[in-house]
Amino acid sequence: MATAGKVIKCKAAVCWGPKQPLSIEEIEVAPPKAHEVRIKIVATGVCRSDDHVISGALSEVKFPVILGHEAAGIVESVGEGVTNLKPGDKVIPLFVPQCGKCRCCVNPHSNLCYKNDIGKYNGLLLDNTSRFTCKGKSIHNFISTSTFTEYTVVDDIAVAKIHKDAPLDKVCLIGCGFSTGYGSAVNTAKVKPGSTCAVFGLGGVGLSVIIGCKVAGASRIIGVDLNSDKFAKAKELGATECINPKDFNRPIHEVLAEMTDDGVDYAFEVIGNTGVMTSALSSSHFGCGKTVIVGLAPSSATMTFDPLLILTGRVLTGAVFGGWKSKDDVPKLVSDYLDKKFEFDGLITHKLPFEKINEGFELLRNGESIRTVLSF
Ligand code: CND
Ligand code: ZN
Ligand code: ZN
Repeated sequence: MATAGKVIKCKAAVCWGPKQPLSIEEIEVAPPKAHEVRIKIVATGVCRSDDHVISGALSEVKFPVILGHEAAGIVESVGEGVTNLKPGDKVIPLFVPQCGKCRCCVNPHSNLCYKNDIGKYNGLLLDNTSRFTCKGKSIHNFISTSTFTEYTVVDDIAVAKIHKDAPLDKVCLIGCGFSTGYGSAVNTAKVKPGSTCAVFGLGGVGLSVIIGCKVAGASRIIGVDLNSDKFAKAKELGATECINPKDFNRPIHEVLAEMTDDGVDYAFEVIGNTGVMTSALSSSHFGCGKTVIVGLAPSSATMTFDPLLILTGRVLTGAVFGGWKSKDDVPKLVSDYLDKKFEFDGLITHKLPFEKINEGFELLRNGESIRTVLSF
């Protein structure tokens, strides 16, 4: 491409600091260095994790930063040593990279590559620099991806090539929301046919947990949310019942225990609220229930609970990106989507031009949207 090797000037949404709207700016994106890939982002989704940074809940994230981690795009150019990607390839950036060599990557039961930037939030590529500048200032990356920009640069272990026929404005959700929820059910919980599940939080990620529970053959899937407006879509996607904690004057785990002969087989927390995490744990069966934490809690939050809850046999676990080994599994998820093994188009409730990104976040905050997909 004509732009290869050159600095690209383009539009991006810069987060200059917490508690302020994102600012659409012209930025400069330097060419990829060795083992890096420059991508033209075509579509990017608005996920709650990005909003956690804007709200100040993830206080370790360094500013200024370009957020966004759920996207699909096209390779513009590659740095030296990148052999498996070429300009024009369709790709999905990976917020959990897969180096293939570290202790987690070589363990079939883990997907959290040592090269990830979640929780550490260094906000830099692997060579400890950034390719973004704006108004003479260097701008940080966000969890190996930074997709709220027309062009981004990622390390080659943080990008997967996908099928050439993939519709980018849909499969961008495979970059986070869909895969995270779906994998939490099928990989992390390993939901069994005929089982009973409770899903706390019916946003894009929680609804994807429901899709996973249904595909796995669960016989009862109970959605729990403070916003009853979320129930219709949850039922459309596979929830068999939905309950609102506001409609009861006793703890929701007691309600669920009554509904399910002493507790569910699988409980999922998909909000990021440590109080709800304990409720989810308490809702699972005392002898054989499994609870999966999917929600991202604020930086300083801690979870406390009576250890007797797990002494009797409950299992508590969690997963980032639904337990998928990103570079290996994302291309397969895209192919499975193209082969109609599952469907998630119903998660996309809004489509907006990139410039309206702040409107996309407003729709998420006021509970109107499930996923807004922004396009350039
Ligand atoms: P979204 O905000 O769309 O959904 C959350 C839902 O929870 C909403 O429907 C709320 O009404 C509901 N809710 C809020 N508080 C309560 C409560 N106390 N009781 C019951 N319901 C409540 O968020 P999302 O679906 O985009 O993301 C959900 C979480 O998943 C969020 O914490 C996000 O940061 C996290 C996440 C995790 C991962 C991962 O890899 N583990 C990846 N992406 C996002
Ligand atoms: Zn690794
Ligand atoms: Zn996300």
